[in-house]
Amino acid sequence: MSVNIRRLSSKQADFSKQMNDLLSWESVSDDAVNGRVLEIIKAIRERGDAALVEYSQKFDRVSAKSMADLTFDKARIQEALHRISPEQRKGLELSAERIRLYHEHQKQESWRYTEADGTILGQKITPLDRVGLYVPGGKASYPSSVLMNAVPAKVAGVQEVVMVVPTPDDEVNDIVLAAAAVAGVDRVFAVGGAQAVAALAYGTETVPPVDKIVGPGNIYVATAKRHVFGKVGIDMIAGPSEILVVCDGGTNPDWVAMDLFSQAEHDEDAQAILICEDAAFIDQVEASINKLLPTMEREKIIRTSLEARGALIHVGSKEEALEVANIVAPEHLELSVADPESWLPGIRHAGAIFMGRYTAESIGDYCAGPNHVLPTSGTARYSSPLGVYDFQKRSSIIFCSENGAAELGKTASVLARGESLTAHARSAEYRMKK
Ligand code: HSO
Ligand code: ZN
Repeated sequence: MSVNIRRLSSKQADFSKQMNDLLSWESVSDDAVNGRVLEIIKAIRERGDAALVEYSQKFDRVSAKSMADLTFDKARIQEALHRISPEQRKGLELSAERIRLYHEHQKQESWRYTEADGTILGQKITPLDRVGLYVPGGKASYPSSVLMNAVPAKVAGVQEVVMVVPTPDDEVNDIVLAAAAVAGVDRVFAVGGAQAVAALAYGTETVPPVDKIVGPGNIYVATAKRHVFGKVGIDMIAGPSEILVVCDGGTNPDWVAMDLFSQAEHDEDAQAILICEDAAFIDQVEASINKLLPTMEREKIIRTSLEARGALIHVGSKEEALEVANIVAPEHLELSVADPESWLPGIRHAGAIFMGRYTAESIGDYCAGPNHVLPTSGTARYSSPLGVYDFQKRSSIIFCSENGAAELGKTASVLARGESLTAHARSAEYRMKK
């Protein structure tokens, strides 16, 4: 059965409406889920470990009787390295090393400058003390995501990275645990769901409270993250994966089809889009899609994703292609063209940009070095990949010399009196007197 993927053309009179329909995506917020999550957070805050163990028994069917049974110490985390194949281990190590090298470039440094009167102003960079990393169980439990979240935290200088991962039916994912070892995760607790997020935010007898929680999760996890935001920092709430391939018609259509599949296979809600000026090439890619889909292990997921949210878009020019790409503001953008450098200046919104025919998006997912945690659902308009900067914070530094205090004091005093804040004014004025 051929795939019913939508074909759009920028020549259609209702093209912008069609694009709106294509890109509309509401992250479901569900009152019932909300209520249950609030209840779980309350229980964790009131009863700590006992509630955490109960929920894990109930939702994940674990046999553990206490948090001691759900705690992996350093030795147990390291042991996982011997339970996976040597190739897997090598892959994780190589990838982690490349991610580390790339992220070293992102480190923000403290800075300061001195004014003529001796006043010194600056910014001091400090890593977060402790970060919590949520790792899902089930089909989206990705060891690569453990590396992508934990390595930048460690590069930033975070002292303690605490990971939580559910172990449904007592099943431990050894590759996930091995990735934690490679990334330098300090502690792992085998808990998941909203209860794990609450434990990280508020702490229990066993789980230490963290300063920020990162990592993807299901609707319960995302809802819990929203609720604990403020008590702790959180990363962005990730939507389904997306790929936009812009092609000049010169790439092997099988490659393009497989690139579209590579993100479609993540999720029925994932989005894969092709933009091309060459209508005949779009036909070839569609033929490749139909030829290759039956060979895919995740055929069903890919088909659902392509039919629900995929598109093959014909445009009239390079300028139009760029315009549409910027409207999509995709998580991943492949410039599958002969001269990607000439396209790059026109790209304003994309989480990650893959340059040229040989750069498969999947290389970026695993081992190129840049982060694969990227803005989705058009949020690349205003946000950036996860990075070292997400685990560093800034403090302002102000030093007034005696002369500086006298000069700046005048301004502060005037403005303070204008706000009827006399203590402010007098505090500044004290330092103006010789
Ligand atoms: N492409 C995903 C990340 C991932 N891919 C993990 C494979 N494993 C982020 O959109
Ligand atoms: Zn992926």
